[in-house]
Amino acid sequence: MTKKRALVTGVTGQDGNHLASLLQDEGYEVYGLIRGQNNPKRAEFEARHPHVRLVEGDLTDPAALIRAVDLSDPDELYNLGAVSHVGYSFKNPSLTESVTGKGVLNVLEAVRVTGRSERTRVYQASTSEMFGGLDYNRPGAGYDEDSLFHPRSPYGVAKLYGHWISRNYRESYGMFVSCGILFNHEGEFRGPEFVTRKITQAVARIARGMQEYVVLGDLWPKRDWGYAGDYVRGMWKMLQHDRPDDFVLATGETHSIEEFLSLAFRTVGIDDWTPYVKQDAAFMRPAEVDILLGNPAKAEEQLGWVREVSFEKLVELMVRHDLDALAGLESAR
Ligand code: NAP
Ligand code: G4F
Repeated sequence: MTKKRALVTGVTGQDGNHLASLLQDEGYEVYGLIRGQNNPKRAEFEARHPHVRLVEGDLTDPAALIRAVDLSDPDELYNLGAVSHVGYSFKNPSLTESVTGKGVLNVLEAVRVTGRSERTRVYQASTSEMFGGLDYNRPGAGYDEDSLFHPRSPYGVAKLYGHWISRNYRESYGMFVSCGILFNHEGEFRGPEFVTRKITQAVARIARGMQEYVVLGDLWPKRDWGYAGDYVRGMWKMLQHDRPDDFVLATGETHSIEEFLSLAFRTVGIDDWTPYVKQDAAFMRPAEVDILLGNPAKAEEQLGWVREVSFEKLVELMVRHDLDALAGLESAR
C-alpha cells in the first residue's frame, strides 16, 4: 500500500513537532517546510525527526510554496506556519499581515495552481484570538464556531483573513479546507516567549537557585489552556472527516495567569509565589484579550475528539520537563 503524504508548514514550531510525530506514527511520509538560509532550529529538528524531509521555503514566497507542494505532492497539507506571538505582532504588524494573513492565500494558491484542488486536503491553523472578546462579546458558556469575531491584535486580524480566505476557497473552488479554531495549547515544545513556558522555565531555575524572580506583564487575563499533543490529534481528525468544516478545540475551562503561577510554584514546593514575580509594562499589550473560554462540543460529537491532559497535569508536565532539562544540562557539565 502506498503511504499517505503530508506537507506541514511551521514544522519546526510547537505544533509542528507534535504533528510530525503523530503523522509518522500514522504511517505518513512527512515533508516539512523550513524557512531561512541557515535556520538554527534545523539541527535539533532533524535529530528529533530524522525521517521528515525538510523543504526550504517561506510563506511569503509563492514560488517556493508551489515548489514545495510539487515536490511533496501531499494528500494533506497542514498550514501551521505563522508569526504566532500576539505581543510581537503589535511591533511587527506588516510582517504579521504578510506571513500569518497573506501566507494562507499563498498556500491555498499553491495547491490550486498546481492542479491539486481536488486531491490535497488543507488544514488552516485558525485561533481563538479571532474572538478577542469585549463587553458585548463575552464567552458565556464558551465561544463556539458561530460566535462573533472581534480580533484585538494585528495577529488576530491577520488570522481572521486566513480563516475567511480558507472558507472562501472551500466555497469557491470546492477545496477540502478545514479550519481548526484552537484555543491556547502548551507543552514541552512551547516557545519560551509564551507566558506558560516563560513561567515554567523560570520556576525550574528558581527552584534550582539559578534565578531570583520572573518578570511578567498582566496577570489577570484568563486563558483556556490545553495540551498541544491532544490538539494536533484534533487537527488530524479534521482532515479524516467526511467533509471540510470549522471546529473549535478547547478544554471548556478558563484559568488566570495567577492560577498558572500558583500551580507551577506549588509543583516545586513553593506555596507563596508573590516574592518571585515582578511586573513590567514592557510585557503588556496595547489591547488585551481579557478572557478566552471555548466550547469544543462540535469536535467532540462529530470528530470524537477528546482531550486527555487536564490543566493541572499540563502545568506539572511543563515544570517537570524544565526541571529535567536543567538536570540534563548540569550532568552534561
Ligand atoms: P510556533 O511554535 O510559533 O511555530 C510557528 C512556526 O511558523 C515555526 O515553525 C516558524 O518557523 C514558522 N514560520 C514563521 N514565519 C514563517 C515564514 N515567514 N515562513 C514559513 N514559516 C514561518 O506556533 P505553534 O504554537 O506551533 O502554532 C502553530 C499554528 O497554530 C500557528 O499558526 C499559530 O498561530 C496557530 N495557533 C496556535 C495556538 C497555540 O496556542 N499554540 C492556538 C491557536 C492557533 P521557525 O521555527 O523558523 O521560527
Ligand atoms: O502566552 P501568550 O503570549 O499567549 P496568547 O497571547 O494567548 O496567544 C497564544 O494563544 C493564541 C490562542 O488563543 C494563539 F493563537 C497564539 O498564537 C499564541 O499561541 O499570552 C497569554 C497571556 C496574555 O494575556 C498576555 O498578555 O499572558 C499574558 N502575559 C503576561 N505576562 C504574558 C506575559 N504573555 C507573554 N507572552 N509574556 C509575558 O511576560
